Amino acid sequence: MAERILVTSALPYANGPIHLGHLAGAYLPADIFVRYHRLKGSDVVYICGSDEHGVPIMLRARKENVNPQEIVDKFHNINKKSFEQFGMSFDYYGRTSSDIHHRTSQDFFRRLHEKNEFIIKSEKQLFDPEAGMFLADRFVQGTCPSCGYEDAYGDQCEKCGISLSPKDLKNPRSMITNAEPVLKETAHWYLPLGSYQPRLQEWINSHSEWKNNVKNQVQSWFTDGLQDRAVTRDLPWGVKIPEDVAREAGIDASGKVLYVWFDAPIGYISATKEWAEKQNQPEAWKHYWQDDDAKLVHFIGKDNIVFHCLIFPAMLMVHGDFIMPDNVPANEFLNLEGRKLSTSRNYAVWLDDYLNNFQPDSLRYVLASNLPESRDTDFSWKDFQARHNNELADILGNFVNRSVTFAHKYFDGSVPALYALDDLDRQVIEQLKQAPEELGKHLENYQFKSYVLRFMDLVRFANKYFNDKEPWKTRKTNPENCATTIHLCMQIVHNLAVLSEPVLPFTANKIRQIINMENKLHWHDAAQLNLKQGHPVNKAEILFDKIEDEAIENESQKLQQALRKSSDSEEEEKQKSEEITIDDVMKLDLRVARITAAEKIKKADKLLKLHLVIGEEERQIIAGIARQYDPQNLVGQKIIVVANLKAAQIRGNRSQGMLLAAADGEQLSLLTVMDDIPSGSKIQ
Ligand code: B3M
Ligand code: ZN
Repeated sequence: MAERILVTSALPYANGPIHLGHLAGAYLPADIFVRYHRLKGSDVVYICGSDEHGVPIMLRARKENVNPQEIVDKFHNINKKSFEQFGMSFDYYGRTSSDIHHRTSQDFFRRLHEKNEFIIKSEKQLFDPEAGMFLADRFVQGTCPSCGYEDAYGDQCEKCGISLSPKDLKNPRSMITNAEPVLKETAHWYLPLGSYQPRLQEWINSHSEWKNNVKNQVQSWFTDGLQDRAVTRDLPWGVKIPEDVAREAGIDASGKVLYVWFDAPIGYISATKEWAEKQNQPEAWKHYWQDDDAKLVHFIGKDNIVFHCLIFPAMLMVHGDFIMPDNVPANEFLNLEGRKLSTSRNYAVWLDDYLNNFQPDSLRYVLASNLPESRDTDFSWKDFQARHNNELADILGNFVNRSVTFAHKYFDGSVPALYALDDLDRQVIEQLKQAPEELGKHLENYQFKSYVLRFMDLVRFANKYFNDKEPWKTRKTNPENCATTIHLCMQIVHNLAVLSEPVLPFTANKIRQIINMENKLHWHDAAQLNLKQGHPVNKAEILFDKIEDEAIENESQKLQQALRKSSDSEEEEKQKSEEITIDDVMKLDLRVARITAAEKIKKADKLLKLHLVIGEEERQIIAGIARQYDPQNLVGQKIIVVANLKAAQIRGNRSQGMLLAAADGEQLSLLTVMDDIPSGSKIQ
């Protein structure tokens, strides 16, 4: 029986356009996988959609002085169109502002309530008395307790990078009304993830086949110990708490919604329901979500691993009606010209802009040949141009063009007869026979880079066959041998249309049109010779025009301009800070400190707790460097600290001072001394 698979890609937030990093993370690998399975005859449904709740969308709506619905309506349509233009072959692209999603999420929440899975906790949170609403972290600003920056947000200080909670801020103020927030009691529903940890560990351990980058991250969450996780928020935008549940819990749920990461993954289920309705089979969604014979595969980026490997599976596990994910082949991140992609700094390649100059298959191919499957990888425009010109154009495009042109010119535009085979002929037939199995194995195991590289090797072999057989000579000296050569080349062209379709769908269609084969073959048919002698073929067309240096230079200039603009605005920011005098500088007591111990801080994935000595004095400081530095590599290192900064409490830890580091975007480098000078030495 055909495999039945439900494939999902992470639902992009509908508050901005899609860039090539998104494609390389959760979308292109999934589409390659789905297209392969369709060609193989699997029963596969590919689901995605817009994630339309959450604070970032509210922030953008506030900034543009519009309703959040207007923001999500705009970007739902923009992103849906971009995905279509890049051949992302979703069976359904839903959205979490839909009624069916709200109902599905509320039903899901109600079931967990009915099974008494939730813990309800009440705690004091910042409330804006003028706006009459609780403040999400990003709606609070104030003075950073670590560096004194006066416009730090409630979740992070943009200046020193430290992670914060709103209650850490000094002189907090509401970004809604600028009023001083007050602490007010509020109750929320929590998932007791800690109590689910043993069952989750058992389930994760049963998937030894999962990618190491995924298993390692999940294990680190287990090592830290899973904590209760709030699944509701005090926000005006989102899926409302079902009133019957709130009533039974004795909680006034007005102004409360489901936490966006509680409802968003349920968006996969609600979108599948909408797909089933479109098929006029409203119950069909259950064949995928509620049938143990089905497989569920989530394609995501590494920043979503905890939600797709722990939180959502925990929800599915305790709900009881759904299957668990069969695999979560998360990708790492794609960098751009050696730097991290940054939407806020406009440092990205936006899909709509890309399409003004290049064809989608080129980017699909180049990204797929360098996917961040196990580590971060880098996209460069020079490499893009090289792979497009030297591989797509010179190898694939050239082979198709010369084969079809030869058939057209010397065999009346049709597939010639097949005569006696020689060794080279038998070799190429053998290569064809093995290709579907070999390429298919890579695709079954989520090894998309290997699939692409092996595919292009096959085409290289085909070009070598054409060259070695020299049909331009045998046409005169041995016409039957020439006919056999072109017969086999046309068979290869046809099979390449099948084998390339997962990564090059637009090109595969063009090849099928050129050789007059509109009906799609089954994947495994690409092992045979399918074209009959005499089959008519159309004129060859150039599949890939060469990309000139000028086009690439233009793209590089765009990125340089984006960097200049963002650093100019940072420069302006710096210029805005008033001029200081030497007396101001002298106020700083900068000292050399030696790190004696370093450790992570629970529930604060950006913070490290550093124990250090400044001369004889022992100190502890909290620093937002956990993403850049491994604690054990810091012990013994000498750094520079502001020793006379007033001590502060950060995430309940005392921080006595601040270290100095150079920052460029996400890149961070700790300041140190060139020579081995004792700790405590004063910086002059
Ligand atoms: N909206 C996208 C992100 O974190 C997030 C994924 C939801 S998948 C259910 O980039
Ligand atoms: Zn700060």
